[in-house]
Amino acid sequence: MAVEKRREGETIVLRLSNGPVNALSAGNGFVDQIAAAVDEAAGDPACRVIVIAGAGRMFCGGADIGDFDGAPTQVSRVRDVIAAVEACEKPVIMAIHGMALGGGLELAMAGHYRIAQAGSRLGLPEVTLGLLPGAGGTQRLPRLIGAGAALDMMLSGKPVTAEQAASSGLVDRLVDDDVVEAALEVARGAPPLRRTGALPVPVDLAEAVDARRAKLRAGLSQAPARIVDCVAALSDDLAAGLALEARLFGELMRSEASRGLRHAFFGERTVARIPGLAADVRPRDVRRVGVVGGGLMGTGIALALLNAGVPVTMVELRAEALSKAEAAIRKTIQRDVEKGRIGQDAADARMAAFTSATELEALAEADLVIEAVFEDMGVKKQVFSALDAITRPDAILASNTSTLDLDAIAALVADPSRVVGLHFFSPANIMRLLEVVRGRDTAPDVLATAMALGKRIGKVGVVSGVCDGFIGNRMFEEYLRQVYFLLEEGALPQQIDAAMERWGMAMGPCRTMDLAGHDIGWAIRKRRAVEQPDRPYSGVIDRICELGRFGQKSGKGIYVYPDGRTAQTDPEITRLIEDYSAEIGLQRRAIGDEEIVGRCLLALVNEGAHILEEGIAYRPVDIDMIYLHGYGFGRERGGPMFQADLMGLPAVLDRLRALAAGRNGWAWTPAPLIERLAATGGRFGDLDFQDGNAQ
Ligand code: 3H9
Repeated sequence: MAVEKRREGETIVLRLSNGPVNALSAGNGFVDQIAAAVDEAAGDPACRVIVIAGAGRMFCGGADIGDFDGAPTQVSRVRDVIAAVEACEKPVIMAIHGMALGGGLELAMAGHYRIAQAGSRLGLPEVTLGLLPGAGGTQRLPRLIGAGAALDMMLSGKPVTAEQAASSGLVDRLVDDDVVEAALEVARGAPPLRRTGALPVPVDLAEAVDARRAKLRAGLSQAPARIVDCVAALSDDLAAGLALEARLFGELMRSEASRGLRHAFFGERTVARIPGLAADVRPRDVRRVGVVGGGLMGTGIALALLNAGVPVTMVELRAEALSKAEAAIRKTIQRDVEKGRIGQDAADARMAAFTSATELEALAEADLVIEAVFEDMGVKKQVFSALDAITRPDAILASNTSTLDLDAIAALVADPSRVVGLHFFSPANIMRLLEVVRGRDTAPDVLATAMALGKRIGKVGVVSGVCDGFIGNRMFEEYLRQVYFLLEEGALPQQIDAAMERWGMAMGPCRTMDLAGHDIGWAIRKRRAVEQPDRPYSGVIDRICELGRFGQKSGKGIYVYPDGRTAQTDPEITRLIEDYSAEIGLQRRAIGDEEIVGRCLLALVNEGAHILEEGIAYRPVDIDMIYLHGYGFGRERGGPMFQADLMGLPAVLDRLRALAAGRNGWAWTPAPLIERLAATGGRFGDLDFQDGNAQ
């Protein structure tokens, strides 16, 4: 961490150097170093112009998000530096390369002249963290590019290219070559002392604010509404606007939504780190991937790979199914062309990287093979035994199983260290979650390769140990258990779905199961009824299955789908549920949203705690990221384990104990980890990974 200072004639170049993104960290004193360096240059009689640039990959990635959990005074140091730059009596030129985001762009806007290198990107992504640009962005950006364009940038959080920034007036000059050299050239002339904060209020202010305000949608995050409020308050009194912005930023920073979104930001990066993996472990080279199985899953997986430029060989033993899969792949890629997402050349390149065969022998040269055949141990065993003989001994063999024992599958291969689980979620080309299942013998570099491949194809890879259902589905089962108990006790599907969606799930559980299809769940319940007779499910869902109502794909499930897509409540199901309650002698009662949400969430938390204790998940955040990216858990809510910490584990434990004393109390025995943490004032978030278990 340093502000590197270099003198070039009458110009002082300050280069920000603070880790990978040059974040404006107050906590480690970096911001104070910038302030001191600017102050020193401003007072240096031999210095006429100051240039500020970034070291390494970019100009600056913004304020340090980690500081937002600290004292508010830390954050305000960023504002002080930015104010000092704008007020400086010597021209300050900003030389932008790579990225200027958030506080980084706010710093740049406080400069008197901006030069950006072609290809760099500039943006105010604070809204994605449940925040507003809190270091002058809401007051300066509209003055530079107009209120409408500024609001669009701040409300979307999407960066613009340097080229767009040059044409909108956000930057004054665009260069292809070294941006600092270009800044020095400008410095040799007479750079202006133009203060952004002194520019007039844009003429489109009222119209732009009204239009964006009308489009605001209700949500847990108040950031969009507060961004509009700040822009609406734009006036000649810059200080008043900045004060409002700082106050609202503080409120948002403390909000649950922003805390959840920040947890998600760091969580997505944390899960990529595999604890205990030696630093010298390198992923293997993956040049061609084999996909076995041309069903819905295999097709989605092939698409996910092709879309990221990974060549695929698909093997499907039935020629007819293979040509169907190939046609589906071609159609989906072509649809991307029609929608303008890619050009025809890119589509052709994707199809050119696809080959197919009806014989497993075609996979002899594949670097990694993903099996996506029918979820049956017998079928999987056949495929793996064959693959073991056909593939290169160093090729990685992956199974897409969602419930079967990966170690049993690996046992069929002479070298089980080359077997790993790659559990994609359907549709595999869309869903971002990839559960990477670490078997008992999976080699470290095989695990690293699986994670690297996930990253390459744009997935959030999360490692899970082997257990029935792995992390995601094992927890989901407890969630569904409560959903079906709620149905028999008095709630109706539409009420449960509405409560969960209002709370923050992308889709309620009954709709989700209708979409996923009930047939697999029914088969699993039948198996579990034998294996775990002491952990029953409500029979109400089996009654629905017995009617052949397997969900959206069969036109009927818990809901009906007259147009094939839109769920409508069905009086027949209401009757069925009420009759079922009567049949088991249960007096139906009114159940409120709070109970619905509480039970669904606590079921996840309690099972999550067991999973942590068993070492199936490395860290609580791994569980949270699985729920955000695979199960539609609201990003602003951060994830189930994060929610438990917000609630406080003593409160979680009290509620579990109260539920354990009630109906089906067996399902609520508190996980020992929760008891332990609650007793010692601990939090899930403080758990660290050690030797296979969360400690
Ligand atoms: C803000 O500025 C508020 C102000 O308006 C008001 C203040 C008063 N802080 O993503 P990567 C870490 S809010 C702290 O893998 P990439 C990241 O965790 C901020 N840490 O790299 C990771 O750490 P690790 C507005 C940060 O090349 C490492 O850097 N800015 C920050 O794929 C590498 O990150 C944003 O929202 C940060 N600001 O992508 C931008 N940024 O190695 C957030 C990164 O330990 N950042 N880290 O896992 C990004 O979007 C991407 O990091 C970026 C680079 C595009 C910059």
